[in-house]
Amino acid sequence: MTTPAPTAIEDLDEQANFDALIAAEQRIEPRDWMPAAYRKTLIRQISQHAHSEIIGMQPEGNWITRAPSLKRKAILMAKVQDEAGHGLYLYSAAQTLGITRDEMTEQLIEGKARYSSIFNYPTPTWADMGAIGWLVDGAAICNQVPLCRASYGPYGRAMVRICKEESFHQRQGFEILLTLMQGTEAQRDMAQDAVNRWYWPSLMMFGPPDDESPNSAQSMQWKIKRFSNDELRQRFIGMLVPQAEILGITLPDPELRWDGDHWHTSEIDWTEFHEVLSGRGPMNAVRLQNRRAAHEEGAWVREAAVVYAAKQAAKQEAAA
Ligand code: FAQ
Repeated sequence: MTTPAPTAIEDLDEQANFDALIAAEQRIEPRDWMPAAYRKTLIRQISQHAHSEIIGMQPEGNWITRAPSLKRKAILMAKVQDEAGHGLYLYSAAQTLGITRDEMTEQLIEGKARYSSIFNYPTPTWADMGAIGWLVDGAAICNQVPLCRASYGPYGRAMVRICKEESFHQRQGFEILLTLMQGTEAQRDMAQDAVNRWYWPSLMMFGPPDDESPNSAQSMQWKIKRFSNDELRQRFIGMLVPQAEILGITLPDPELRWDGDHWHTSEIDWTEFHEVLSGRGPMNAVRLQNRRAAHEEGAWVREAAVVYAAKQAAKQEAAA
């Protein structure tokens, strides 16, 4: 795939400069010239990523009131708050590209924006908190560590902070599963059942197979993405296999084996993935409805913040 042609003569120099910066592994910053399609791709990816963090608070938020101990509750609350923080860093990074937070929020609550497929699955048991941490945060780390080197400065820098926290999240998920696996038979069954339900959706998080991924080639050329969807999926499986052994958990794929240079797996059910992307996953409607309700209930906070900021500005002006 080639970079779309610049439209004006003066853009030619700018395009050459942009290409040179990308080739030299330099960062593109908000005030730099960038091709319109690069800007659009970044807005698409970063806003989807921000929405995922915000919607992603819901599956675990479901267990805050029912965590099995005060310590577990405190840890879970901190994790869910971290996801909110990640959403805010990412919305801020997207705003540097010329879209407003209000526009992005509207796209989300009107159901026009994508967010990660993974957050459209239910969390019926406490073991789901372990499976989300181990598998979902684990997949997030695999996908996001390379994004720390994304060519767009504000995105790459946001990812550095986010990855540090995701790494802690992954460990707390692993530790929840380890505790359950060292418990009673019922607890071990609950952990295995949660992994059985989250394993395949976590593989889908990396996106469609490379030959069906319309955006990958261009995003890799622009050094936004550094690895293809399938490369990262392979890396993730390689990370899980030894950890599953330590846990004593079986990854639910009888075909899974190392065949010398890559992980052989059963066919991923891409029909399920496309159903979820089309809004027909088990929890799509509930997730959006909850987000809409939270947005409406938070209207008074936004109004109060605007009035407070205006008052502060007036005070400062009067004092100057
Ligand atoms: N879900 O051509 P590609 C987290 C869409 S982690 C929904 O391959 P691309 C942490 C894709 O947008 C989760 N849609 O696209 C957490 C495109 O549609 P479009 C968030 C998906 O962009 C943990 C179409 O399919 N992480 O939140 C998915 O090159 C626990 C074709 O796909 C990120 O967003 C999917 N799984 O690659 C929070 C990471 N996959 O836009 C709470 C940053 C693909 O053309 C609790 N994003 N699509 O209409 C990325 O790395 C990329 O955007 C990919 C997709 C890899 C997701």
